[in-house]
Amino acid sequence: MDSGDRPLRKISEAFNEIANSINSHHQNPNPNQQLDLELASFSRACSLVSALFGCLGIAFKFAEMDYVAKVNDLCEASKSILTLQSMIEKDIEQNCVRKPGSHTRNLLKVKRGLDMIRVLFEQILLSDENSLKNPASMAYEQVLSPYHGWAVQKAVGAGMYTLPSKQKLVQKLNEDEASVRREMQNYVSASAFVIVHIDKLFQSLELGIDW
Ligand code: 1PZ
Repeated sequence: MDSGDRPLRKISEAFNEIANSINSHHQNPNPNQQLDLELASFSRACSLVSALFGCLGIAFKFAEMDYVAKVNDLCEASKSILTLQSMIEKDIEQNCVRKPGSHTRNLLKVKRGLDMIRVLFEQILLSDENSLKNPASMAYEQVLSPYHGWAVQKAVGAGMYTLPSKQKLVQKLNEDEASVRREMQNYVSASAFVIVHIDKLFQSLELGIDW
């Protein structure tokens, strides 16, 4: 069985590679290079995450469509732009950083999605319940809900009642109890690196991250 059948493994491996590339850049003495991250590998890793939506019911179809559209925009941009930083700088020049649909805005939202999954996995690792409702609600409330309007919050709240059990999720991911814990832990550590890196990038360009 190859890793194509194990989406969680593919995801954690992809983010691990990106986290490692950030680490090696940090050893580079040139400060201008420190915040560079390759857009193509980042957007590819983000597109692997889409597979997780397949484990959820149709209640999260709208979230999937939103996430996939944003990631596709970043993948498209990566055909002509090398790094996250240069992508953002182009938006700054064109004065469209916060404009709906801009690459930079999509990047911020995708980053927030990655962060929600990080907190979700952390909560799953801490909890001994078989229901995902509490971990998922906690992750959503902590990371995404402050930025969502009433209608989206209600739709997500309703979707929480349709989540599969943890056992079912493990099955769908083609993992077992032990391997799912290991891969979730890997994603938690690797994604934290990548998320902090993107936050620093936004802050170094004085864009803020709370919008
Ligand atoms: C066990 C798994 C539980 C998962 C629960 C998932 C809950 C995620 C719900 C997210 C709903 C997002 C709906 C759309 C929101 C949009 O209004 C904003 C608009 O951004 P704009 O276009 O204005 O710039 N989009 C977002 O906030 C991006 C949301 C990304 C969500 C990714 C979640 C990943 C979840 C994976 C689950 C395994």
